[in-house]
Amino acid sequence: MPTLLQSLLDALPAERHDDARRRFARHQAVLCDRLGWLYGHLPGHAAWLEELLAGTGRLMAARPAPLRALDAAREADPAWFCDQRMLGYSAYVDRFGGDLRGVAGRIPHLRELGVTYLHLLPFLRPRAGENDGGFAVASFDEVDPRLGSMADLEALADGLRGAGISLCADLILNHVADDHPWARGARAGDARLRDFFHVLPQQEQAAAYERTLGQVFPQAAPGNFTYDQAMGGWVWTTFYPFQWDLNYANPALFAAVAAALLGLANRGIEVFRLDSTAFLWKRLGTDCMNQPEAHLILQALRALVDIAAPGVLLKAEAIVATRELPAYFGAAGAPECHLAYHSTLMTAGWAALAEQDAGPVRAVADATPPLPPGASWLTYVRCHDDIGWKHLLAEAGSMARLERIAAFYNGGAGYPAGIGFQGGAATNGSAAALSGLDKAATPEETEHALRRLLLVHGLALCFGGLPMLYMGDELAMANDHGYLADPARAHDTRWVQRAPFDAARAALRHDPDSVPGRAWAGLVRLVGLRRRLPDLAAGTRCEALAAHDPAVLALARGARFLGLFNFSGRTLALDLAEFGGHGALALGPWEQAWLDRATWLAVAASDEETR
Ligand code: OTU
Repeated sequence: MPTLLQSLLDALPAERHDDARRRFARHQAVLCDRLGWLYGHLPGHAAWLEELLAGTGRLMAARPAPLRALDAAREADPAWFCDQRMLGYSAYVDRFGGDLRGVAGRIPHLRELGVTYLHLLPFLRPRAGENDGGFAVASFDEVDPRLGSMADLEALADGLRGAGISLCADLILNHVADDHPWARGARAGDARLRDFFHVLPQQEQAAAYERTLGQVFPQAAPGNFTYDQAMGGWVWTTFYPFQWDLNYANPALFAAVAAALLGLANRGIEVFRLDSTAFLWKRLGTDCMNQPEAHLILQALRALVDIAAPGVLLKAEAIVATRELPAYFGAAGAPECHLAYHSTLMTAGWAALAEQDAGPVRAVADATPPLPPGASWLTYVRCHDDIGWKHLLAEAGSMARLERIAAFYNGGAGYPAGIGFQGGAATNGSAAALSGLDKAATPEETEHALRRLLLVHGLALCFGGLPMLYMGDELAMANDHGYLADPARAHDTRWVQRAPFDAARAALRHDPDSVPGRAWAGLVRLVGLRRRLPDLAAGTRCEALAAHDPAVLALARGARFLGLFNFSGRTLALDLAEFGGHGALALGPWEQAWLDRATWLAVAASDEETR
């Protein structure tokens, strides 16, 4: 297709044509095929495609030289992020550093932990008023003025890169705020922009979809449609009423989102957390999640990124059942996201703690296929959202079982200090609070809570993926009930795990007698061990071995690694012969051991790590 290639090359200086030609040749088949499936039947498709590539070429032309150097380096080493030395960290800008400049001031903290990847929760200008923690974006071109400017963002991305840390930012694919210029224009009668959204003139049409749709916020935002006077119809709003779902059946919308992505990539963002990827395509009679077209959209976006900014990674945020997750890495010959949240692994870790039975984790490991090359799970313990137990239904077998697990965490008599969410089987609370630290009253309870905190982190570090810490968990930060005093947030219990960074706890991190110091030391030790174990890189074999004691998770990785995790409060005497080794091992309540299967001894810390 010489004209398409020509459209791409038009804005590029001659010396960049060879590179662009090579990448186009490699990715154009998938790009054109996916876009053909989605939009090929619409009039003017060929002209639209030419304009898409012309726009992509203009964004390539604007890509700064240091980022182009990064593109080249990563094209030469496409699995760079699968390395066992990668470590992620996720934080809100205001809570972590006050603003973007303040986040730069936290780089030493991140480096001390060994972080190489920083996910900052939404920092673009959000909707005025309630904005779902920034997940209602009013502009793709402006930083929230309370957090800084585009120049600050570029400076931070640069500074992080200089420190060996890749910046990850959210790109909220499913919706924009109701005061985004697209929504304002649509409300003002712009027919082109009206088509960026799903607007159903009749309530019965909305009702027909509702019959098979789920609900994300059933209490705070019931239903999936919001009547809008100016639009003269029911606007699709899967999440809050002020978050308007985008219409990906419209090629103009696809092109606008792709341009927003590549524009932000040119500011220095290296990884995009693609929020709500499961919801991108609507189909009557379904739950409108994980539809085949959602994958075609993501594959087309990936092809564009591979052409225009191949150093950039895409991360799928699809909080869905285990069997739906692998599809977000793409199909043979058509890669999709580089990274995908392994949300059921996270959920299963907490479920296993609740039941003192590793069964849920084993089931998830069994249901997780090997990673395709150049892809990795994003493994984690906690994040800014709730733990939704229902996504574990296939592994748990019944909702009743999951309700029992939810009840254990949410205000039960046991150690966790979790809080329910939206009336469903879901839990909020900091990792420390769910591990028992907020309620611990004796030294023994504190010790056990710390072990549980490290146990779930050990799982995220060993499973095979890019492990991501959630801000504050390295210091065992507690629940924060401050949100209850703010009417804009009081209804959303997820704020309980969104506390401001606790500098006083951070100051205690080297005090071995303090709780923050013990959590920090334990975590830094595990991270240090992991860094030296190539078996723990993403992509090497991962197998949960059978174990006699149901509380034991035996995770074999690569050629030599074996992680043993005791999910119970019992002391276990393990015969290593059951895992093909020799010798015996005692595991105290909620303890873990990392073994080398060549020697059947514990993986030793280097001097650096024991210092
Ligand atoms: C994502 O969340 C974000 O992580 C949330 O913070 C936002 O509120 C939401 O999108 C809207 O932008 O289903 O896959 O159950 O886990 O809303 C998208 C609550 C999502 C979250 C869920 C999630």
